Amino acid sequence: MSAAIVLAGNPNSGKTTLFNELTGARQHVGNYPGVTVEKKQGTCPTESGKLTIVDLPGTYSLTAYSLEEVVARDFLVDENPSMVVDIVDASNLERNLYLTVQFMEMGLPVTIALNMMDVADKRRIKIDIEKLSKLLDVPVVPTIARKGKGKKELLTTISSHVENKIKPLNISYGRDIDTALDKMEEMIELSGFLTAKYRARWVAIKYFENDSQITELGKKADQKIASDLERVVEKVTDHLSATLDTHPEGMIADHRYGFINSILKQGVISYAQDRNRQQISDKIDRVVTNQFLGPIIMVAIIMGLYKFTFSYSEIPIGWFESFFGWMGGVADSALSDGLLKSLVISGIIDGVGGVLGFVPLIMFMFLGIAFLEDSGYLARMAFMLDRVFRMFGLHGSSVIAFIVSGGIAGGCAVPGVMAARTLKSPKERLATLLTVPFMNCGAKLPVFALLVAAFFSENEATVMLLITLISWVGALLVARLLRSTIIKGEATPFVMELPPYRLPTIKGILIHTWERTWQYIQKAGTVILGVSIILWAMMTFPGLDQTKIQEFENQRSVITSGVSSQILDELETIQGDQLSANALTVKESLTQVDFDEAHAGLKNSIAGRIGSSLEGITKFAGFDWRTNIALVGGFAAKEVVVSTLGTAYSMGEVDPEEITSLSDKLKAADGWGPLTAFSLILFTIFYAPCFVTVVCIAKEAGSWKWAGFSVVFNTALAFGVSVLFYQIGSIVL
Ligand code: BGO
Repeated sequence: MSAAIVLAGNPNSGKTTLFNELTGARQHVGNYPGVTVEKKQGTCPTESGKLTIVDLPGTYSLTAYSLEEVVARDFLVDENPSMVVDIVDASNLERNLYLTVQFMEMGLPVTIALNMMDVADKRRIKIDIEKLSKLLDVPVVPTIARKGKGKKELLTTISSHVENKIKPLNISYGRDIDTALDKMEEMIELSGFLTAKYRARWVAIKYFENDSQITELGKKADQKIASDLERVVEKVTDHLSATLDTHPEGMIADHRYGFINSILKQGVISYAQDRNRQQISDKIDRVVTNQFLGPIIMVAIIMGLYKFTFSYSEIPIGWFESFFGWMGGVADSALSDGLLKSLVISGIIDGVGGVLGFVPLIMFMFLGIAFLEDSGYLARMAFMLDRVFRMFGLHGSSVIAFIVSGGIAGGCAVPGVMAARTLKSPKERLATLLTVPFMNCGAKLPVFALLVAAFFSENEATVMLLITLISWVGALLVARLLRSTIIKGEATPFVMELPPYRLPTIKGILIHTWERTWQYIQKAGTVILGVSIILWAMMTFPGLDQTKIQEFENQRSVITSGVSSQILDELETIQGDQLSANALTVKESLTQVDFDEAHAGLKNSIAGRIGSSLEGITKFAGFDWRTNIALVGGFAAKEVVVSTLGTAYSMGEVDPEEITSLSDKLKAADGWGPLTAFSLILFTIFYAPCFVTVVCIAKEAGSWKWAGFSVVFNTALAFGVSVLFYQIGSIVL
């Protein structure tokens, strides 16, 4: 056996499980050439030699709408595998066979691994395997990949069928399309149009499916034949539209499903019990996705998640704060005054510590989300929100991208942007790419948590829910705006399958929680550390000139000049709260000078000057120059907003002995109150995505134009919303 065999199938059919079962540790992971889609390859010893197995990306179809589909298809065409092992979920036969049919239409040798037989059994679905194999004319092997069952039989079947000659499957798509297909096939065959690589009939079908990859290739290969084919398609399209009010793509899909159904109905599939017997999942769904109860349950679940997160993370957050406070104390006494001490305390401990302090909160949030995801509830959310999304020009699949980006708070826009790949329509995909960054990712969460804890501590969960709602409403309205103006276009249909509910395993939840938390910690130790140091330097240099420093020295001398040596001794030796009244007054005056000096130094720094130059406009949203520095830092990564505020406010410490946590510092600082805090929250929700997300948008949208758009548009929108809120709030409150 020379060419590789490939594992292909729908997502969640058990492909990865079977691949691991077959290859064990003999696998390696790379990327498909030129794209960031993971390629897993491994070997499996068999009696007739070593099999090379390639795991194709999971897809529902073989159109060219998503990157996964293109990658899978190109691989099948270019590598000409000796067998496609199609993993079919036995509990979901009809839907899974849709892909099988497409492999067979391509003329590929297929063996079906009929997986999840245990699930089908549990649901009392009986499948006549022999009949299925006979009617489809492909080998079918029942498997339970999770338990390794059927593996041996599968390998034997593959070995015995690998050299077989294959007759491609031809399905009838109705008289109109069939007649045109015959004509097109002849044209293609005669001119050798793309036939070096593809089957003629398959190329013709792809023209009907309006497959961008094939039509582009066609134009390059032979402009004239390409135009002739397009003309035939156009004629049939018009005819179908006029006679049946449908389009070729829909007709082709309908007929493929019709072909599958006709096979299943010939006694291939039967239900051991009353067909109306509701599965437990269906029963739960009746309540959970009910038109009226569903949304109420959804809001209650999210609210419960926030309550759970905030109440259980409070104590460990306190431990983290004390730990970093203690580290600051150690550094304070171990290092002598100077730049190094400032870097360690203000730059590193306050910056990185501020971000790491939120690890417990992030962990509890991730824990809750992992539970919802693993149990299957997140898929129900997508299902319920689909209808709403359509109204705003988005697609049901966008919901998943929104949730991954932090729809409940705590995701990340980078995988969210990637998740938009599953969207077929380029316009809906672009609208999704541009709006997912409004969700509340794990990096914005510390910013919200800080401000909510400082200014809305009485109603933490309610304010978090409000923030979530604002980000969703904002994202949907922007989507509507974009879809009605610069990305106009029709909505495409959505088929959403609801996986059955599962009782999540503790191990699974803990692994998911830890994976995400660890990513957060790593980011704090690398990107955030780096940015914190750069921002510290920008907030420290060039510092005050000698004359200014001398001025502050003079002020200190003036304060201490008339003071008795006894009081000076007291200030040196006695703790703050035991000082006499006179000594306390002197100490307060000296602290004020320290504060003024630090404040003047920060304001004169590079970052201070940038922040101050922006203050002329940002004051309308309630932001002073220190907040501006933090927001500029937030372009690198949103957590930096917290770390920079930490650094900025520790540099101008009001009274280091009394005030420790950043939220206390903000509460005590001038210009801060609930109004400013909420204005900053609004700005954080909407302003430019972080740098990594911007790069991803450029990559996924295929142009820097859209990435640039997201930076400029989002920042302008954020500023507009914050100014509006702050100005109205200032009048009303
Ligand atoms: C989880 N039977 C059963 N019952 N389950 C199976 C079988 C089978 O034959 N084969 C696979 N699975 P992937 P893709 C999970 O991850 O291989 C299970 O996308 C869970 N996850 O264990 O990943 C398999 O590569 C929470 O289950 O599919 C996996 O094709 C609780 O099907 C899932 C319980 O398999 C998908 C299981 C969050």
